[in-house]
Amino acid sequence: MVNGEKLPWRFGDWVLDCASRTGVMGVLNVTPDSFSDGGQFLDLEAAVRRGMDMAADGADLIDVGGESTRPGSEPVPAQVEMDRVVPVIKRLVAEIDTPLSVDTRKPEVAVAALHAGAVIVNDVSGGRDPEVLRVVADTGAGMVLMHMLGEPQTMQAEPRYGDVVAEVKAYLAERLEAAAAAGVEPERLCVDPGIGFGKTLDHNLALLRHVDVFAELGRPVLVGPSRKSFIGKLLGADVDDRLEGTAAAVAWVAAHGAHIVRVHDVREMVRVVRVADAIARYEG
Ligand code: PMM
Repeated sequence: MVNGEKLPWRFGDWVLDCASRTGVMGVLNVTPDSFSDGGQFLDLEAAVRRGMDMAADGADLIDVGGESTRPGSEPVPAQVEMDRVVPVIKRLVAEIDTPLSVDTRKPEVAVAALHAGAVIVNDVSGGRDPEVLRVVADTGAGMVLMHMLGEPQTMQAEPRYGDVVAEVKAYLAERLEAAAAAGVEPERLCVDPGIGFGKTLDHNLALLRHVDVFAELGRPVLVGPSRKSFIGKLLGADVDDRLEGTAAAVAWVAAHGAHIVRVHDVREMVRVVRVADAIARYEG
């Protein structure tokens, strides 16, 4: 919460009041190679079913992605990405009343996904391609500006910072300005420190420990710790064995300044944020 004020995030005709409780964004990767759910939802029916399940489980948003950004992943052509996400978005818009975002860095994919009914562009590069910012400005979509050091192919090769929290915050401040200069209304923007994107274990722990710093930017803060490798490193746990580690990170950030969490396990994490919110917001 920022000074007890309401914190609206607008996208399309929707408004999410990010101050009243922690929102949950469900992850739906329509890819063969995402690090945790790759290959599970390439089939249209399986993807639609998964989206409907996440909506029933209490997701406030569902993020549909057609290109893996796991460390070392290869970029896919825009047409492939579109062919993966557009049919899923079209079907989900018809089936559920949950706003959809598209996880992409490409303007062609953003246009096609918004046309199909998505209302948010989740850009892991923070809108480095000015054309993506223009698409968002022209359509009234919402946007997530995430911090990533370099590119997915190379980002985990010795990432270095002087002060990771200050540098990520400065980057996000600069991207907020660039988006506003491109004509995106500030109330349509959300920021994300990008857990795991060009960060060591220590960098990720610093960003999570000081997540409140990003709320100082005046926009909703989204955090995506779900099943990521920092949890694997702390617990020695494989990717399919990181539920409790994810829950701990989600509870921490929900209680310390994050407004939305991006997670694979929606049912479980909705319960985690409900309890974390009740404790963190208890006045007495
Ligand atoms: N993490 C992944 C992909 N997209 N987008 C945002 N805004 N924040 C994240 O932390 C993030 C993201 C990593 O891959 P996954 O889709 O397999 O979780």
